[in-house]
Amino acid sequence: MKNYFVAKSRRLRSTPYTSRIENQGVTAYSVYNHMLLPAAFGSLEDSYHHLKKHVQVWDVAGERQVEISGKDSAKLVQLMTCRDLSKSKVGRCYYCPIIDDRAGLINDPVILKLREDRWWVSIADSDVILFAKGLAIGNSFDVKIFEPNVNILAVQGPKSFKLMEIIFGKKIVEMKFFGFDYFEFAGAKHLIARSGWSKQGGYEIYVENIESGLALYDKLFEVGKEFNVKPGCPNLIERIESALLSYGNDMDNNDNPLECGLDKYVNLDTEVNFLGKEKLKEVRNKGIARKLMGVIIESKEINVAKSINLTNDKNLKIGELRSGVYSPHFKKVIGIAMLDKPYYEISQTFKISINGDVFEGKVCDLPFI
Ligand code: THG
Repeated sequence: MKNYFVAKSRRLRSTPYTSRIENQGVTAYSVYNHMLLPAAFGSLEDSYHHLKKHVQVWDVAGERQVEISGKDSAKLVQLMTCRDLSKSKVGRCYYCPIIDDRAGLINDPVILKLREDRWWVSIADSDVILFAKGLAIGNSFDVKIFEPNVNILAVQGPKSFKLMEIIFGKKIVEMKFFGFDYFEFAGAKHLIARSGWSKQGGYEIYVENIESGLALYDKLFEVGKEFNVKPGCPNLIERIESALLSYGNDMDNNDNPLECGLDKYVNLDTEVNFLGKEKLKEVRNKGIARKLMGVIIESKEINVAKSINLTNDKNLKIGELRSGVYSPHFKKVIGIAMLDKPYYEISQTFKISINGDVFEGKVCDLPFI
């Protein structure tokens, strides 16, 4: 595969950490919420093994915040998500599918409840702010909606706990998964959550004070030496093995949350009001017509730059591969695919053409590990 340069511009926003990661050897970028998102620091496999064993610091400033505050903020946030937030607590994060009136996914953010009337919607790659503003205007809600200058640093990997404890003290290791609290560093308070887009454990630091945040960035690398800290980024192998879904890749506005296996975050039997509720009930009653599943392919390499059809023995399309990568753990290609009914059953076999060669594959459950 030939590679191309990304032409930087103001529209394709840099982050406060860009100059640092470029000095540290970033080798590829993706674009996320109109911002540079590092995609590689050398070998994907080396980074994968390192992430599972040590600790990494990630520039994930592209995970932008949509701040929603004001008298009607809770109403608006609830209107946008099919997850019941009526019992949500200040100081907690919630993974919430955002859907439209047709139950199509708009985004799958982490929502932080900062106060009863102040929320951060930590978005995946789509313009949630425009959707939120449209809903607020249409409903004459009393809310303020804007993108605050928050730039997340993720600290991920099994040694992240020891590293963060040295800098922030014992309190940080006592924090529960998806909880957040405020921690002081170099004259500023930082919101830190026990979360992150890997299953290797760790934290996300929502940096608002950039000067203090940059000092913290450097401190993480200084203190992290004894833990073999490295710069990193969301890792394609690790995130597919762990089945962390990627909006725009694994699912988009043409898919509903039940097709995507997000049932855990769909509450149709409570009183709360959200967009697409009736439509989703219809989908549930009728049953889904396709489902996001894992697949294992008898191949050693793949590069998924667009959907790739999956076919059966009769050459009939039964689904499409949406993400895929070679997994050193399985020693095969693994991926995330949308399978049509009735083919979304475990052990269903299929064929897939990769660069002109045809390979056998099998459907399996998510997550892989
Ligand atoms: N952190 C923050 N913002 C984000 C992401 C993040 N915004 C964009 C993107 N990632 C949103 N997507 C996800 C997908 C999965 C998870 C978080 C964000 C996640 N899921 C866990 C799981 O699937 O096991 C836990 C979910 C739960 O049980 O509540 O962590 O990474 N700030």
